This record gives sequence, structure tokens and C-alpha cells, in this order.
Amino acid sequence: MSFRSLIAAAALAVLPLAATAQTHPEEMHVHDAYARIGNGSGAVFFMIHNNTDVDRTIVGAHTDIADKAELHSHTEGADGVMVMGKIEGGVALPSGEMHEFARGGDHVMLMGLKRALADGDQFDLVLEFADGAELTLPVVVDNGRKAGEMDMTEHSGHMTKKGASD
Ligand SMILES: [Cu+2]
Repeated sequence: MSFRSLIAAAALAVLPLAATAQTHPEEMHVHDAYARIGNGSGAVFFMIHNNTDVDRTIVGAHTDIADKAELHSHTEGADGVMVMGKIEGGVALPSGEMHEFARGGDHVMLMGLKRALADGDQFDLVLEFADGAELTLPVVVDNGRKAGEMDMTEHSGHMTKKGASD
């Protein structure tokens, strides 16, 4: 599937921001959120498209099913070995841009799973943005997923502004 047709498919799932301010329409798209689980930890993968007119930065994540969720990336160390580590400063998501959390690259790491999860189980992951906004996305456990395989039936994400009353 071409990148362009991915974008076309993405446009089918427009999820309005539950905005408290009536300034401008804001939409964030999340596609194909799935998790791989193993050994008390897990990793979540998805594609996110910032269709709002505001530059955003994902600075963290949390979920009820894990003690801790961290933004991670894989980078090549000096010795050529791929190492996984926390992304410092968050993931920039400029207006109109998309970012892929994918196998072998960026992912949301889940540490200290609180319950067993099997293929097909779902849970909510909350992405935290630098401006205080949050985006809740349903994630499905899919340990059998091959890298690079995308399920275009999954479109999800609903953004809310945390504690904004003004
Ligand atoms: Cu990781």
C-alpha cells in the first residue's frame, strides 16, 4: 500500500477533539494501535497524524494496565548494536505531520504489567502532550503481528484537554 493511499484511508477516520475552547477544529488521527506483550512488559505501536493546526509534542504516556509507560526508541550504539532507550524531550509532532511508532523504531514501552494479556485483549493507552492535552487510544494485543503489517480497519483515538476549564 502506498503512503498516499494510507493518507487517504486515514482521512476516513476523522475524530474531533473534545475541545473546551471554540477556537479551531482539532483532529488527531491514530491508526492501527497494537501491542506486543511478553515477560511482564510490552510495547505499543501505532501511527499518529497531527491534523490540527497546532504543533504538538508527545511527552509521555500512561495506562491502567502497567505501572509505567515510557516513550522509547531504538538507536544504534557506537558498537553497531541496537539499543533501546527512553526518548528525552518527547516526540515532536508538528501540525500536518505524522509519526510512526513501529517495530525497530519508536514505541511506547509498558513496564510492570498488572495483569496477563492475551491476543485480542484491549486496553486504553493515554498519550500525554506538552500542552496538557491527552489522547486516549484503544490498543489491541496482537503478538502475531509481523513487522510492517498494517491493519487499516483500526482507527482510534479521542483527545481531551485535561483539567481545562477556562
Ligand atoms: Cu522499549
